[in-house]
Amino acid sequence: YITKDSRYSFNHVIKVIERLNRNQGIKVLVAEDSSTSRLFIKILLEQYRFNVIEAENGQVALAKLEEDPDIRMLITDHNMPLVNGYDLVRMLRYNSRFQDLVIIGLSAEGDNALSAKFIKAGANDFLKKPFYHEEFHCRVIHSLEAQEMLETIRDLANVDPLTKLKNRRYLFEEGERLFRESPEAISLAMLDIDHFKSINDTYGYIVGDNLLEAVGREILETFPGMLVCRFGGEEFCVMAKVDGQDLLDSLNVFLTRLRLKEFTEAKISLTCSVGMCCQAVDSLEELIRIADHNLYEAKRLGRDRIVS
Ligand code: GH3
Ligand code: MG
Ligand code: MG
Ligand code: MG
Ligand code: MG
Repeated sequence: YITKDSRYSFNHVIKVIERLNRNQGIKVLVAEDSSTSRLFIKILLEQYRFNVIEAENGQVALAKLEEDPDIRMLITDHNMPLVNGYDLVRMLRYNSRFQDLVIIGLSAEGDNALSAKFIKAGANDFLKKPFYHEEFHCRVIHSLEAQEMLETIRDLANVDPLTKLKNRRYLFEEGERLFRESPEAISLAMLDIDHFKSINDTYGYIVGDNLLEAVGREILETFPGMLVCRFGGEEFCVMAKVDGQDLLDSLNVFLTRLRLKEFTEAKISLTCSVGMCCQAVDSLEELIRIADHNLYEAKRLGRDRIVS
């Protein structure tokens, strides 16, 4: 494939090799009732080093997708017994778990509307059989790379580049969902490092940045399974569907850990003030507003404490 066409540049060859190496870990499910066609597609995909799984109809495909969340891409025929390809795509896209699955439809059927039907149902692409090998390859890679790019962009939009914690944008998006799910059961805390400005003034902002990263890691470790984010500057937010007392206990553990810890060779110590809210309120904004008010109170009362 690489050497047959002399127009490929060296850079292109390097890209193809990198792509092939990346393909090795990627699971692709081929749903196709004709065992000959299935074998043919499997061989093509294995040439591109994909890890291929097979299903002989739409129902088996659905079961395999349900049991293996690592399947990244589905190549599906349309005419199959039990569940056809079009219905399979519709069922998958109806389920939020399969939003990121790359789907490519295939059919030998003469119906020209089928390709539009597949794409409207949520397939990433559609190919008519018989197809030219290289077109199949291009379309598979194109769809996969578009999805990979989408996921990269989504990650970048949700993550704080310094601490690698989730950012404020993610808090409002995911927090809103959590809040709507169980508005009465949510507890939230705002954490703000004490006198952080003087750390920057004394040691410089690079040390300050390193400390923020270290505190971020500390927070992630202390509140496993909770929604943790860098709210901004030296402020962090922890939110979860937990009992207020449970969150308070974890926060106390965190403040104690922080007091005992010495950061960098300079043995810098830090403290943190916390405002908490675990009362029933009408909105996420209200939850944050009360926690922030309590944080202000914690600062006023002398810092290194929790006000709830
Ligand atoms: P307080 O106890 O009242 O919270 O005092 P403070 O100094 O922590 O609060 P203040 O709001 O006055 O200052 C926050 C400081 O945090 C100022 C800013 O330089 C620093 N800061 C915010 N974001 C970053 C960052 O990304 N990197 C570094 N190094 N410093 C940051
Ligand atoms: Mg068929
Ligand atoms: Mg602050
Ligand atoms: Mg502060
Ligand atoms: Mg301040």
